[in-house]
Amino acid sequence: MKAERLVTSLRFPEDFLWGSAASAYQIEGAHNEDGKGDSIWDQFSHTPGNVANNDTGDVACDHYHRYREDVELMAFLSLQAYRFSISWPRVLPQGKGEVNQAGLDFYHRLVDELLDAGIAPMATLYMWDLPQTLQDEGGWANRDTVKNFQDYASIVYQAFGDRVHLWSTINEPWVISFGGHYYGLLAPGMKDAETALQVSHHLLLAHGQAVQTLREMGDKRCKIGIVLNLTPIHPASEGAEDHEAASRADGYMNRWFLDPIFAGNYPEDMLTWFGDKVPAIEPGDIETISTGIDYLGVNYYTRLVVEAFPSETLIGLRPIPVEGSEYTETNWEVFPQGLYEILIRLMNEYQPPAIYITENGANFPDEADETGQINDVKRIEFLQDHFLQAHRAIEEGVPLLGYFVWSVMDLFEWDSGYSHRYGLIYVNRETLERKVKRSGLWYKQFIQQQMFMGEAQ
Ligand code: IFM
Repeated sequence: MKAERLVTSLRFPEDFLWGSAASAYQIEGAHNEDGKGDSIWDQFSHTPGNVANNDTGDVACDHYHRYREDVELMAFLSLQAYRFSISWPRVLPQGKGEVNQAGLDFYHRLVDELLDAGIAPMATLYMWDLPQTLQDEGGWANRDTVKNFQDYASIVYQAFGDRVHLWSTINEPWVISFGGHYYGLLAPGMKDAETALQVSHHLLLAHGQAVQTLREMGDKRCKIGIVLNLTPIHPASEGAEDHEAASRADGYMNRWFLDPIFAGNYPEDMLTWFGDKVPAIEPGDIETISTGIDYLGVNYYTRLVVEAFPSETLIGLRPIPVEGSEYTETNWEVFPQGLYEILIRLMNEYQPPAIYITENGANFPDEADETGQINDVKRIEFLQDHFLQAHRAIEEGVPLLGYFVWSVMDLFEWDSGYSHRYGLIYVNRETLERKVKRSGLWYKQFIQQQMFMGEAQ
C-alpha cells in the first residue's frame, strides 16, 4: 500500500450499514435439489462454449448446504448486512403456479440464521435466474413475464417481509437487457437489439409493478428499491463526435433506466436514436415504472472512456483503454473518483430519497502465499480508495446509507465461470474450503473501527 494512501480515521454516519453481497446462482449450487426447477442459467451454462472452461453453477460454493458456515464467516467479518438474491425457480419451479415449499424453507433458514447472527438481510428478487419454463414462453421479451414476476414477488414478500426489511426488485436491468439479449454473453444468449430494448422496458415495468404490489401488501418497515449498474462515461477527445458518442453511451447505459424511474420518461435523444427499435410501451406503463422507490441501489465498478465508432451498429461507439490506468482482470479500469461522480450526479439530477452502494469490488488474481494466506493487497487498496470517494460524497450531502462489498466469497462469475475471483473469502475450487483473505480481515477491522490499517509495503 502506498504511503500517500494512508488514512487513519474515516467516520461514516452512526447507522451506516456495512455489508457484503452475493447472488443465488453464483453461490448456492444444489441446482436440481429439493424440487428446484431449471433456470436460464442452468440451461446456458450446460451448453458447451457459453462459459469459460464450461463451468456451471451446479455446485457453485455449495452455499445451499453450507449457509450456516457462511453466515458464521459473515459474522466473523463483522458484517452488519448481507445482500443475497432469491432464486425464482427454487420457489416456483415452473415460474408460476405451484410453490415449492422446500425452496422457501431454504430462505427461511438463511434469514433466521442471519438474524440470529445480528446481520440484516437485504433480498434481491431477480438476479438473472429466470425459470427456464418462462424463457420457453418468450422470457422477459414476453409481457406476461411481468405479471408472473409480480406474483412471485408477492409470494416471497409474504413469506419473508416480516423479517427482511430491505428489498430490491431487479439487479442491473442494463446487463440483463443488453448482456443477455444483444451481446449474447449472458443467459439467455440472444443477439437482437429490438428484443433487448423490449426486455429493458419489461424489466422496468416488472420493477414498478412489484413496488406497487409490495406496498399494497403493507409493512412500513420494508424499504423497496431497484439496483442499477451505473457507469460514468467520458469522451475520448474534445471532438464533437466523441462527445456525442459519450452522451449516447450515457443515454443507453444510465439515462435509459434512471429517467423513466425518476423523471417518468425515456430520454428523448435515445428514443430518436433507437427509432423503430423502440419497445412497445402501453398507456400507464411509464406511470407504473416511475412509482416512487425508497432507495436506489448503485452497483459501481468502473467508468468508460468512449470514442465514436460508426460501424458499431447499436450505439455507434467503442470504449478505449486509458493509458497509465490500472485495470482489473475483467479489464475494467480502476477509477474510484467515478463513484463520487455518479453519487453527486444522482443527488443533483435525480434526487433519490436514499442510496445504497449495493455492489463495489474488484477481481484480481488471488493466490495463497507460502504460509497459506491470501494477501490481496490490491483489493484492499481498491476498496479503501472507493470508501474515500463515498465518504466525500456523504460529506457533500449525498444520502448514502450503506455499502455492500462485492462479493462476500469467490463465486461463479457468469460467463467467466470460476476464473475470476471477487471474494473477501477465498473458496478452494477443489475442496470448497473457505478462507478469509487479507481483504476480509482488513474489512472486518474497518467495520469495527472505521479506520484503515495503514501498513506500508
Ligand atoms: O458478479 C457480478 C454480479 O453478479 C453483478 N454485478 C457485477 C458483478 C461482477 O461482474
